[in-house]
This record gives sequence, C-alpha cells and structure tokens, in this order.
Amino acid sequence: MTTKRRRLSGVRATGRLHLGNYLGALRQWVEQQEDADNFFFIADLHGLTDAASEHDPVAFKHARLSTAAMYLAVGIDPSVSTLFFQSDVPEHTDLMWFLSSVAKKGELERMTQWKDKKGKGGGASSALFFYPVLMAADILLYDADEVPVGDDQRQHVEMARDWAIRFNHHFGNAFIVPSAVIPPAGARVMDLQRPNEKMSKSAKGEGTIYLDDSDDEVVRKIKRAVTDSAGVVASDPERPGISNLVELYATIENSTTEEVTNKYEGQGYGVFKQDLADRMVELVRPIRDRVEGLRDDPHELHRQLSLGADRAQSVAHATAARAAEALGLGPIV
Ligand code: AQP
Repeated sequence: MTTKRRRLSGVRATGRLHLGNYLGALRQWVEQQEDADNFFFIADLHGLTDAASEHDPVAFKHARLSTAAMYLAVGIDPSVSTLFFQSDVPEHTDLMWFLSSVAKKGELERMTQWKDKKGKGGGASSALFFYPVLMAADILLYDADEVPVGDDQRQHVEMARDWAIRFNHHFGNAFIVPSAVIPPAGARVMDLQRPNEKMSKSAKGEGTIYLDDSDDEVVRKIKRAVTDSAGVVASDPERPGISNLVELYATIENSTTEEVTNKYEGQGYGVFKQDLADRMVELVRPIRDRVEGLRDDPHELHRQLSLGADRAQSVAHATAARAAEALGLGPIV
C-alpha cells in the first residue's frame, strides 16, 4: 500500500480571491487533489494582521465565509480534502508560541512582506510582524510533505523549514520538514496596471482580476492592461506588461509562451487582448456562478467546515502535543 503525500496550504480570509491566488495556488491544489492527502484551510487568523482601526468585524465574518465559498467554487471537494477554518483549530496559535522560541527577531525583520508592508497605512500591527511564525505553525502542524504556494511565499516556507530544523535539533525530532511546491507557470501573476508588482488584493484597482468579477469587469481589465508602444506580442523581461499577458494566456491554455507569441506574430495587441479576455471570461464565469450559489447557503458551508475542523484537529493535536512534550511541558513520569 502506498501512502499519499500530505499537502497543506491556505489563503488569507479576505473574501475575494484573485487570479494570482488561483493560478499560483488553488489551481494546483485542485489539479492534484485526488493524488494527495490534503489539508486546506481558510487563513482567518492571518486576516487579523491589519491595524485595529482598519478591521471591520462584521465584514470579516462575511469575508471568511466567502473565502470558503471560493475554495469550493474552484473545485476543492470537502469529501476528498480536509477543509477548515484555521481559527477552529486552536493548536495553530499554541504551536506558534512554541516556535517563537526558535524564531529570531532579526529573521522576522528581514521578511520581504514585512519590509514592503510595514510602512503602508501607518501603524503596522505586531501581528503583521509575527505572522511568519503563525504560518510556520500552520505548515508544521499537519506533518505536511509539500506546501503548494505561489512564488511570493517561498521565503516563508523556507523560514518554516529553518525553524523546524532548529527546533528538531534542540528538542528532538518533533516536525517533518516540508518543501514548497511552486507551479511551473502562474507562480507570480503581475498586476495588470503595474506589471512590475505582483497582482494583489491590497492593490484595490483595475490591475487585479477577482474570481467573482463580472464578465464586463474581466473584459475591461484585460483591455485596459498596461502594455507598451511596440505593438508586438512578445515575452521579454524588458517589456513586463505584454509579457505578463502572454504568460497569463499560456498558463490558462496550458501552452508555452513561445506558442502564444508565434500564434500572434504579426497581429497587434487588440486581437490578442480580445482573445485573452474571452478565455479569461470562460475561466472566471463558472467560478463566479458557483460562488454566488454557495454564498446563499451559509449554514451548509459552516457544516462542511466544521466536519473538516474535527479531522484537522485530530492531526494538529498530536503534533502540538509532541512539540509540547519536547519542550518539557508534559508531566514528569
Ligand atoms: N500574484 C500572485 N501570483 C501567484 N500567486 C499568488 N499568490 C498571491 N498572489 C499571487 C498566492 O496565493 C496564495 C495565498 O496568498 P495569501 O493568502 O498570502 O494572500 P496574499 O499573498 O496576502 O495575497 P495578496 O493578494 O498578495 O494580499 P496582499 O495584497 O494583502 O498582500 C499563496 O500561495 C500566494 O503565493
């Protein structure tokens, strides 16, 4: 009998997932769903990293459930994968504290996301600073072999690996050391208006395509995507706007960027953007339709997630207990 490899991943509970989240993370979760033992969580505790003045508890309740609806809408099947809210499993925060003994302050200060975000919006919370430790706890709690994520999370998974190795070295082998799995295409989808920056929820503009955008919004965003004056469909690091669109097209079509540029040789951006917009609408429309149906039945969503939390907790409890014992928190026998 072969044991399936175990995979763990999650997305912050911001309510609306975007194309970057989908192509960088969720698509690979779904594609290999049957081949692995999956733990997918809605990272609602990671949704608490904003300063208190920016956090709206009522909107947040809807956002966490809406994020769950999006997981199901893209194809996560709760009868195949363990799907749960992070906050339903208190061992995440227990283990975060245990790991803080091996996580150094200087390491957290060097995290790219902290450096990028700490200056924005004034008064960064300590949760934002500390969140890589919570993320390490998320990853290590389920004895995962693989962590399928987009390229921007590579550094955080590396950090979790380092802390696991350090903890194991000091206190005995408590953790499996997992690897990040980054998809070969779509690992870093760029903003359509600022193609030197990654597509992100906080950009809040025309450069981000959401999985519940209307057909008109999708078409408009693609058509207004920043390119350049060369008018040649190409993949070239010196031309990030058109290169991002070519990569998007290739990722959606499961083809190569070379095949795409060959196909549109001698044609302008207009034809190419129209074709990309058509494909994008075909991708987004069924997801949006399913999300709308799922959001209409919050009780059923909560029921499914609470079943997932029970299974998740049984695994998480064993790992947290192992780590606690390694630290000397158990009884003297
Ligand atoms: N642009 C992207 N391209 C490819 N993958 C991406 N991911 C995020 N943006 C891109 C991947 O999506 C998963 C969940 O990410 P998250 O929950 O950490 O969300 P995030 O990175 O905080 O998303 P945003 O939109 O970038 O939020 P803000 O704007 O608040 O920083 C991860 O696997 C991530 O790699």
